Amino acid sequence: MHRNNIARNNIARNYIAGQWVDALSGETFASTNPANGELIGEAPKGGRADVERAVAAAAEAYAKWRKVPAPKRGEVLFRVAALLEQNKERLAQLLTREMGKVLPEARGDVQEAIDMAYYMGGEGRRLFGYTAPVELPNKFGMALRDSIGVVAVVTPWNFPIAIPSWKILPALVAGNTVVFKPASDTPILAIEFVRIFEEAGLPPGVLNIVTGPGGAVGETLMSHPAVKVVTFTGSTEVGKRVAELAAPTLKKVCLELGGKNAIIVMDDANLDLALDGILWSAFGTTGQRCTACSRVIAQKGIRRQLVDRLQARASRLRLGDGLLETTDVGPVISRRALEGIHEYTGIGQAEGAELVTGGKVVTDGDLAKGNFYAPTIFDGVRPGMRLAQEEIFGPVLSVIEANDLDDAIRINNETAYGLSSSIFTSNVNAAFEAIRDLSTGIVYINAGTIGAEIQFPFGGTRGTGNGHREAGQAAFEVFTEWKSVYVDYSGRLQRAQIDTDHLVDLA
Ligand code: UN1
Repeated sequence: MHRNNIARNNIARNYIAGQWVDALSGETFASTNPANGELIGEAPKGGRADVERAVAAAAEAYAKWRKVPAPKRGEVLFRVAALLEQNKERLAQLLTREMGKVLPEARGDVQEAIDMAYYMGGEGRRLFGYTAPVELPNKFGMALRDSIGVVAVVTPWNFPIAIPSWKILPALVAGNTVVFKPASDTPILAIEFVRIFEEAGLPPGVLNIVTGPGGAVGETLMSHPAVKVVTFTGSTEVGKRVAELAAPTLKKVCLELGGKNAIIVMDDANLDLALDGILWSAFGTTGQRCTACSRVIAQKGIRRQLVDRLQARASRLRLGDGLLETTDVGPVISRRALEGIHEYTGIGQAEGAELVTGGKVVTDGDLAKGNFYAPTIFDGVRPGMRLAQEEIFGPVLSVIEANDLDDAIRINNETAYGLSSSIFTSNVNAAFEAIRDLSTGIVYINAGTIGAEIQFPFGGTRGTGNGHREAGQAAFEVFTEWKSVYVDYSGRLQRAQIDTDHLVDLA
């Protein structure tokens, strides 16, 4: 059971304490290609006991890893970055096969991890704290960022390399150790990602992976007393459960949850540009991004023309296997997701929205073997409809009419989520008003709602999260704790706030 190979008979293994191991139960589960049902591999069906082992390994490794000088920890991350670059094409192809997104986007997903690895590698020589003057003589004060301990990383399938990298890399460079539980739709790629860290020379136990069901693996991990931080990306519903599980042991919890992101198009916008931005944001990744555009808020003067042109372009998008160059839009992740998306078409129609294009499961020829949904657009959507309020996580776009900028901003802000928003306008004053008033964590001017870069905070307001941000420097608010240090070199007991006489001495 403990042979140190990543796989046995095509059954992938978990990585715990530097060993590639089967689940203690010996059970596995299948990972399949959403484009055609092809078997990608079998992954260990981990359970409570596997999590216990992984957490114990991470806790033990923490004692040493936290003391490795941060620049040395950063060097491991630079090697991770280089290995990801060398393996980029192989990983991207596997990513497309296991998750479905088209190959250029799969390459982008891996690239995001490469970017993050270089950025966080560099943090090994920064991880800035600060000093400030102190109020007593012969005394020094500084604030340091301290590691916290074992971090549980629980990630979704839609960015199966990028999102784990946002969490694992800053956690490690800051001196924490990790137990990683990837989505059950993309376990094979997650295991390949962990192998990169092994090759880069990360010490045993510092990063562990346990694949398996959200209940047995995820819940055990999130409520485990030895886990100090939980970082989770997924649905708002599950996010609330994560917060509940983590609360009794007062864990730090970072939640990245749903979105209902909008693109505002003003009458004075460059319509060609807006069209490109909308199509890319709504139907890229088959609408399965938390940053995806699912609402267009169109000013009344251009709405009709915009809808006609969107309809023409969307109906020409080619569905297919993401590995084929001829494919514009890949499959959705699963049958269940396909059904969930189609339900919203019914909901939209029942609410009185006008179905402009799409609205159906596509089963032509080879597509019948996969989970394909036609890019869908609804016009005549009103802001309060479920179609305009609930996260669909698929290729479904709602067009809502707005009278003016104030109206558009109000409609944008009146949802339960607050991740990303965008405005297309050629009026610089309108753009700055939008920057001021759009109440989302990310705002784009004359660009779509997707494509955040790793050096800036990523996350959102309202139901999108719990106030944390990922990526950039913001990541360290999650993965470190402040330690304030006072050094008194006066040789006598000085009492802050009480011994104020030294001010008189100076006079
Ligand atoms: C997500 O959809 O969960 O900003 C992440 C973007 C990507 C990341 C999306 N860089 O669209």
